[in-house]
Amino acid sequence: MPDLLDIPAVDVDPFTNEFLENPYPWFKELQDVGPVVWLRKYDVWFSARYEEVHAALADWETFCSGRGVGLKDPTITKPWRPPSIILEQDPPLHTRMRTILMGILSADALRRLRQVMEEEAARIADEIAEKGAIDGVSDLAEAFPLKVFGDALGLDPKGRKNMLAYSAVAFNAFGPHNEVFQESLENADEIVAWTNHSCSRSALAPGSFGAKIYEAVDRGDASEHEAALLMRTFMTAGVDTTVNGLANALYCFAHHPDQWDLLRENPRLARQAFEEVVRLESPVQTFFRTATRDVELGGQALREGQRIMLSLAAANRDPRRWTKPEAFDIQRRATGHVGFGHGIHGCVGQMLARMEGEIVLTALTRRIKSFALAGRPVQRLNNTLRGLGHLPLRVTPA
Ligand code: 8QM
Repeated sequence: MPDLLDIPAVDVDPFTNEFLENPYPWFKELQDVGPVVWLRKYDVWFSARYEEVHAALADWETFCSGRGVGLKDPTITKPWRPPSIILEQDPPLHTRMRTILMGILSADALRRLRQVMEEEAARIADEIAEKGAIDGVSDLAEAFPLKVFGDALGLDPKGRKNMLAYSAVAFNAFGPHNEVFQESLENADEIVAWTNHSCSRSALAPGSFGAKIYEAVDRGDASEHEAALLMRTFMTAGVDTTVNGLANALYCFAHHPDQWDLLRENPRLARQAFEEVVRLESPVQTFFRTATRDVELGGQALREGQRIMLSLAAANRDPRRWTKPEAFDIQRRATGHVGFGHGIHGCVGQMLARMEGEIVLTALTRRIKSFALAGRPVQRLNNTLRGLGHLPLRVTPA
């Protein structure tokens, strides 16, 4: 416990089904309590304000990742899986691993992917236009990344869907062992076995991102074990995030047909439209850090060893930073949001993610005149991710 008695402590539990379903009213409430508040239920700090979230992400020496980025310190409480070799590490190991992934996700490598991604997006857009009634999640949001990122990774097409189930558990495991976590564990043994096998050198197609990780081993830049863990990072971080980003994009446009009309009039807005989706409905909602020393944040004294939950999603809606934060406005300059994080741990795949969003939205503007909800969207509750399980849509072809 913090030693001051007058700290702003709250009984809010950010991992209940009610909170995960609609966190937005709570974000406002928590922002108004203060820049940094104490969550009694979990004995951790929590920040929902842009300035403090941004500042903590920027200062990795004070707010480290090496003691985990979930609720529990994996060096103390046995984690669901061995910690990530990049996400849950500090320099210098983090730097060495990140350098390998940055080399693989170079601007040149992304440029080479563009054409096949555009072809696949056009194919899916045609298919959807023809169908008329679709599930935006399975027919588009899942289908596109599973195909294009799965191919880029060099994975066998068979079993790729396991990546979704696998990362759902991994993202749930950053929170408490609540109901959503337990439910995601169904068939976990099988799924983990498939994932671990898919991370091995022999499972990956020549020339793929996966094969390139193992080329780093051959150059002497990483061990075979480190390579398998980097492949695991691609599989955990690279699919569910973009799936939810695309699903949330369809959700936003289904609710704001005027914004879809605007995008169709000017498809060059596709990239910033996707950026606005990531700001407003951030696929990754939270990450934790641990204070490496006594430090003041937002006027609050944090002690060495205390954890802080950073709400990227709340920061992205902080009225102190954004005008009309609740509005979906594709003409907004949404850059500067922290949906991809910030600082040395900022999403290493963010350029690929943006490219996927831009390409899919652009392809849809050519084939789809309008979207309408054809039923109630069903959320897919997760302790870290915000996304949908089903999004029934009726589409009118262009
Ligand atoms: C980000 O290394 C990992 O397993 C991993 C890295 C980054 C994330 C998740 C997992 C996407 C939120």
